[in-house]
Amino acid sequence: MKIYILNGPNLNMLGVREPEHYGSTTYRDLLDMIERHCQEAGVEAICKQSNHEGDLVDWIQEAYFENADGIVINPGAYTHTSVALLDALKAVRLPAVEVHISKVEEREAFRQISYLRAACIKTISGHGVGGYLEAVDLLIAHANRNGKDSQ
Ligand code: CA2
Repeated sequence: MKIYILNGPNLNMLGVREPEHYGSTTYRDLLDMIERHCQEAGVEAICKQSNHEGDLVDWIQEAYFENADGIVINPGAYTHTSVALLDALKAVRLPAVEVHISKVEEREAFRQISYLRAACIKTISGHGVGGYLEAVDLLIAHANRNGKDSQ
């Protein structure tokens, strides 16, 4: 099983600033956590981060062309603005889980809008970096229940 784990703008700054929202785990620590978790579960994890919307669109398409089983995505601020990412997720029809480290529903009003939610099987918000591991487990369970091409 192969899962793409995509992170959007500024998530490479994790652990560097704003620990009150995003905790003290660094982006490097997060990658190590995900790698370890996926290895234990026998899942190939392909982790990518970009500050550029088009890169994220390209990687959602790449997940499709590389026959991935699912996508975990924290689109960062593009969550609240990006029709392009919504369209990309809809186009590939892969099961996707949206992750937010902070509890977006308890923050500013503009963070409570997600353009991507409509194309995701689940949104996990406010569970810190553990949300990424939950998302991986959800995709594994989803694949076991439904097989490929199930969204
Ligand atoms: O809670 C989340 O995971 C967010 O997706 C994070 C985004 C934010 O725009 C969303 O509303 C919610 C921002 C990520 C910025 O990450 C930083 C980490 C450390 C220091 C500064 C920014």
